[in-house]
This record gives sequence, C-alpha cells and structure tokens, in this order.
Amino acid sequence: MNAVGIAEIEYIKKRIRLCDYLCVAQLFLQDNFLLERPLEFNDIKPRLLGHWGTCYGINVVYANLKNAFGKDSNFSFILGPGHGFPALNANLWLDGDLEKIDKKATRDYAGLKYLCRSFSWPDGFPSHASPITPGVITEGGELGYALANAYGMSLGHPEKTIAVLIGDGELETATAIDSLNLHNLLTGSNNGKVLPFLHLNGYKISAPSIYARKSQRELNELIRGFGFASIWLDDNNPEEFQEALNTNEKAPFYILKTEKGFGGPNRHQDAHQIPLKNARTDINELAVLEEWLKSYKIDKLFSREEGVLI
Ligand SMILES: Cc1ncc(C[n+]2csc(CCOP(=O)(O)OP(=O)(O)O)c2C)c(N)n1
Ligand SMILES: [Mg+2]
Repeated sequence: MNAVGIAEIEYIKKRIRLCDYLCVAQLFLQDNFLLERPLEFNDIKPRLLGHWGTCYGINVVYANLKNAFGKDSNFSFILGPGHGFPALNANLWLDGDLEKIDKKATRDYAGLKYLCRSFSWPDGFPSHASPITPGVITEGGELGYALANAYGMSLGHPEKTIAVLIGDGELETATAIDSLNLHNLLTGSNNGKVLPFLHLNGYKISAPSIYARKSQRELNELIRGFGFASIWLDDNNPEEFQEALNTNEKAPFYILKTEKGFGGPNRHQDAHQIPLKNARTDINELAVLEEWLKSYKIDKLFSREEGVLI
C-alpha cells in the first residue's frame, strides 16, 4: 500500500458522514429523505426498530477497509455486530453491491428512498443483517462467532485476508474470547491472514463492557497473552488508520475506541437502539432529530439530481 493521499483521506471522511446520515435516515424516515423541507411528524416511521449505537464504528471501519483493500478480490470482511445493519446496508448501497442483487437499490434518489424507507419495514429489509444481504450467509443478531468464522474462512486459503469486526460486548461471549486462541493454531503458510478489529465503544446494550473497564495497559497485556500485538486506532484520523493497516506486525489486533452513538444526541448507554423514540409525537425530539440529520450536511454528499457526490 502506498502513502495515503489527501483525496483518499477526504473520501474516507465523507464516506463515513454519508453512511452515518443514511443510518439515521433508515432508522427514522419514511419521507423527506434529503431534508428538502422542515421535518414533520409524518416524515417519521410509525414503528422505530433498529440499532444506532454501533453504526458509527462500523462505518469508520468499513470506509477505511474499503479504501485499503477495496480492489483486492482476496479480501473479505466479517461483521460481528449484525444488529448494526443500517451501517452495513448503507455501505453496500453506496458501493452498488446491494443493487447487484436488488434492482431497486440504485445509487440515485429513487434508490436512496428505497433503502431508507424499506429498512425495518413490512416486506422490506429486516432490522438485522440477514441472508438477503449481499455476502451474508447467516442471520445477524447472534453474537460470538465472527472471529471463529474468520479463522474457518482462512483455512487452506493463504491468498486471503479476512478482517473481522467484533463488539466489546461480543468479546465477552465465551465463543469470541476463546476464538482468540485459534490464532495460535491456525496461523501458518497454508492459511490466510485474519485481522481482528475490536470495536471498543464502552457498552453492550445499556451496560458498560468489561473490556472498556480495563485500563489500556491491562487490555494490551490481555491481548498480548493471546499472542497478538494490539494496535490502537483513532476513529477521527484516517491517515493514521490507513498506516496502521499497513503494519508489518504478523499478528495485529486492532482496537478502535469510539464513543457509542457518536454523532447522535445521546451517547453511551442510551444510544444502543433508537435514541429519540418519540420523534413522531414529541416536538422537541423531532427538532433534535432534525438538527442531528442536518449535522451531516447531506446536500454536500448527495443530490437528488446527481446522486452520490463523493
Ligand atoms: C449471543 C447473543 N447474546 C445476546 C445478544 C443480545 N444483544 C444484542 S446487541 C448486544 C450488545 C452487543 O454489544 P457490543 O458487542 O458491544 O456491540 P455494540 O456496542 O457495538 O452494539 C446484545 C447483548 C445477542 N445478539 N447475541
Ligand atoms: Mg459495545
């Protein structure tokens, strides 16, 4: 990988912003998708069902991996937190991957409307990643197996690189934490490379995660005990992130520390599912939602006439 250019850095930042916007729009909006007029109660879906808190971190990792490995056909990405489906679907839509299997998911305004409106909707997309999602073979929602699956995928495929994103709550499952041992058995010239990413956003649903309660040093030592070298990533610094992906370390274990629900009105333990649950009936919550959506400046990233601008 070459030195990271300014254009790439800008692209990564804009891509994260666009996908964050699309997550909020999927979770809340049934109309007025580009905020072309003031937000009204009727623009809000009658039933709000999905997960916001994990989405930002997924968008950060996806954008950075896409930039670094997007052209490598031997690269795969496994997403542990399948409840972060708005983020996965936003990225798949943006790259035209969703359109390949769903003709309505075009990268224009009609497709954006379809993406947002059909999320968590009768006869539309489910709230979690599912087998109708391109590249997904299992039902999202059951946490714990992502890392084991990544090692399974690497077996007998030395040409492959498999990045896998795991939530900090997910790492508390017996399956996930014990899967850290697999690396001691399975790294060798016959198998591919697995790149684990821990999304340390501090919380699992409404409770603090155990790994976020450890000091940085304790966590580093724990990870080292499993045979990995931990590499900390800054969500706000794509340049550093891209350089970290270029490491010569044989057994990297990436740790991305974010604030759960970053960008939204309430963070941490209140950000897991739907912040602003009463946005369809409470004028104050509606106003906060409108400000939240506006903060991404969607008009700089997408236009009704020209489609994706980044
Ligand atoms: C095996 C399993 N147990 C419980 C749940 C319920 N659950 C859904 S999301 C979640 C919290 C996950 O926390 P974390 O992995 O930290 O993800 P994030 O904070 O990024 O949402 C839990 C416990 C589940 N999906 N799977
Ligand atoms: Mg978490």
